Amino acid sequence: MSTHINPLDLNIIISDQERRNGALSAENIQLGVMLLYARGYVVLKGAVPESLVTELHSSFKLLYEESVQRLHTEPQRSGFIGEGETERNVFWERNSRFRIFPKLRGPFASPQVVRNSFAEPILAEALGAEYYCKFVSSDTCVKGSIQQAPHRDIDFYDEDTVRGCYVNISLMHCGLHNGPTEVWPGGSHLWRSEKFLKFNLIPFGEDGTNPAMEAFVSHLSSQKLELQPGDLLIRDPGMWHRGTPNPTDQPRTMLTIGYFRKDYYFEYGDPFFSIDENIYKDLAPPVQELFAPFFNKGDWRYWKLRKSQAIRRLKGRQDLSAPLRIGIRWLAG
Ligand SMILES: O=C(O)CCC(=O)C(=O)O
Repeated sequence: MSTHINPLDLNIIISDQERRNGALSAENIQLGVMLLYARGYVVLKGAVPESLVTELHSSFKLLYEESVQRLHTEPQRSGFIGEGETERNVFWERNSRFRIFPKLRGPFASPQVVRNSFAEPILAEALGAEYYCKFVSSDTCVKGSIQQAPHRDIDFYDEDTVRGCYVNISLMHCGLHNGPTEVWPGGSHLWRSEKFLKFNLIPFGEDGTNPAMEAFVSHLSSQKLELQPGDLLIRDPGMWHRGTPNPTDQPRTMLTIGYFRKDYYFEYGDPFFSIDENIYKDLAPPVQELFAPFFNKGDWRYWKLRKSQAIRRLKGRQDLSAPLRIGIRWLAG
């Protein structure tokens, strides 16, 4: 009897030796880089220690419970609704999916989370050594969540260079039973826009339905990813994927962190959802370095972020006249 192994289930298993060194072997770094490049993702099994994952999960549960409480009193929270959440966590909820941005304190500030030594060389090879972190968030799907439309998280690419990487760290068993992320590996991140735009197959807007995309992807192979607590998934944000329903009573949670190449600005997310001046000062130097561009007036990303924040604030104001609104839309580009 032959047992068929799905190659997409093969990932990087960190050996005892690598764990003792806190670093992947040269072979595994190369494999990780190539799988990320060719498949669009790679999983590093057990990259975050169990004790830290337990701490992260119990801290996260409190954030989640607080967010659920707030949802009862602030039901309009389907998107970011305001500045000034310096102490409380920034979050929103859509179709029973929570996006919560934890403050980078305690376990969330750990270098093993934000600058994981096993992921580091793969990210550095993919993005260049001076990559930066734009946001630290999380994806929690709960009972009632529906199947998202297949989508990419970043625009189509028109150059060869990788622009960014998302890292997901599972804080619990994210299995086939509780809403796994479904991915279309092996090239979807590299597909060019031309034919998709021509035939109006638009892989954006995950929260609505997209029948044309559904019909198209039904002809392509996908994979539902199973992650154990502490597994670390690195994926190209261009790789087509979607969230699937979680029918269980337990929220399914993983951290979602966005890293980008130093010359590319990603609009989504905001580092200030997770840090402020004080939190930044307390970060361990390797973690601090990832956010340094947003604290350095000599860096173009410092200004780009402030401009986006100003536009966001203006857009949130209901009292502006129509010409001003048009002006803001023009400024936003
Ligand atoms: O939670 C997941 O599994 C994926 C969610 C996702 O892709 C999204 O919300 O854009």
